[in-house]
Amino acid sequence: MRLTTPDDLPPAVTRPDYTPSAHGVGIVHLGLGAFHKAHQAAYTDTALARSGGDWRITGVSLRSPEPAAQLAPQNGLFTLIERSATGSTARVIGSIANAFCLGPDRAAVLAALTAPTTRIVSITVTEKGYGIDRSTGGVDTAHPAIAQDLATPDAPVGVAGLLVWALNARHAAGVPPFTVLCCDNLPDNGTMLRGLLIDFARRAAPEITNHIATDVAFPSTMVDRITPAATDATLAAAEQTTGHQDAAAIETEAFSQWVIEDHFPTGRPDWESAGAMFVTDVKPYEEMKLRMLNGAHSMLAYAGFLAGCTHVSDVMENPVLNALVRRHLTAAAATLPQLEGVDFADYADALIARFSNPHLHHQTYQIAMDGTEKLPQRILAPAADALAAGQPLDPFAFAVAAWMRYTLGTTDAGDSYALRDPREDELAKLTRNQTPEAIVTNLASLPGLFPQALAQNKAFTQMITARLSIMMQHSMAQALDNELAALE
Ligand code: CS2
Repeated sequence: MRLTTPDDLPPAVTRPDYTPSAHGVGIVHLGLGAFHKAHQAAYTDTALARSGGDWRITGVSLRSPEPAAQLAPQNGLFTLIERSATGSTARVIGSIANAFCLGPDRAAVLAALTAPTTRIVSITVTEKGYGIDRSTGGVDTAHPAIAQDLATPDAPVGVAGLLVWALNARHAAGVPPFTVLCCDNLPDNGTMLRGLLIDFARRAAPEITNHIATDVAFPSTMVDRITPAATDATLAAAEQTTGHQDAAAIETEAFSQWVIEDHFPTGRPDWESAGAMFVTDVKPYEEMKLRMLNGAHSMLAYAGFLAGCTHVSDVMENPVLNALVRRHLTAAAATLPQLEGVDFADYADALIARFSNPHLHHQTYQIAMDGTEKLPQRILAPAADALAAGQPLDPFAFAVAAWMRYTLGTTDAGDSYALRDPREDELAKLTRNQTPEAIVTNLASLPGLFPQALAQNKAFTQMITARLSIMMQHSMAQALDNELAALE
């Protein structure tokens, strides 16, 4: 039997401690993927149980019909399996009230975005989903959704187009704006999204620009929970635990963190009852997480994938890679300003433990996707700070070289793999049949990627070239050994 009600679950499964249908919808979420289900939907589920409120979620996927097709027949319910190194627990989440796909459910999505009861629109569409031009902070007019929405702003398909259209419609109808809550791993994500919307509005609906700039809140957030893509094994585990088929089940780690700037003029759920931390400045938390967790993740994904490690936990079992992850965490931590109440060495130890979790099957190939969207904030920004401060650059040069090697699209054994990067065509042109020197020069001058000071620093580009040469002429295994020898 399919999961459709929380009433018929075995005692070991935690059920929503409230009656879901008794709570109205207050949030529209764009990007109904695994991360939203494991993170914001789980926090909201706890907040509803502890403090109530009309804060259930209308989840929307912008393109893929699958999330809605999985959740809608289950009344939005799904199983969340939380796995730590020592055991697993399962809970059924009741915070999602509706699940839509923008294409077929357009009228319902637009109605939800303009409803006065909608007070927050939260977003997880991954870094590439927004269409930001990293060199200007405005819209990337070559991004397919941005281009389409600029041409036909009354039939929006992308984040910027939908939000500007909805804020405009609300303003015209005298409905207060919703708060826009970006939950993607981007630096200063609230400010970034605000800049994007203002630039989009200037081009598509100039009359609303001032309203967006002055009346709409864009709190920044740091979000954290390692969530692998669901597999058949996830669905089988959920069925075994709950006794119900669940097409929307998801596995995640036990740890989670959410640091939010407290700026919600139209209210918010009691997320702190679920452990969220409200602060006036999210930036130091965001930088810590992007540079340490995500920076080390990207480095270990490229090097690990090419060294034959399928999962992050396999990477951590390789003593050389393990040592390089530690080295990377130390170098990244050195670029951060002090953060009261946080010891970066403890944070690094906790990350090592989380990456080593053998029960979480998190693929290096999953993390390796979209490198051009991830490298700037994860690797290149801390590298630029390290350069300015005269700190060690080798860990960053190694990470960049591993990414460049990965962009070639073939393993050391000659097997090819799909790059899965929005700039993959450009990458192919810049790297195909090129020497390591030329690859470094070409990729370092990709617009919006390397900060100028880094691209122009000969010592840094030479450090990358030396490593990339070994990776290309010998192997990733050889490059790892050399890196370790230099460490000892
Ligand atoms: C990962 C993140 O896939 C990736 O790029 O680094 O999704 C990471 O697992 C999360 O940010 C953890 O909070």
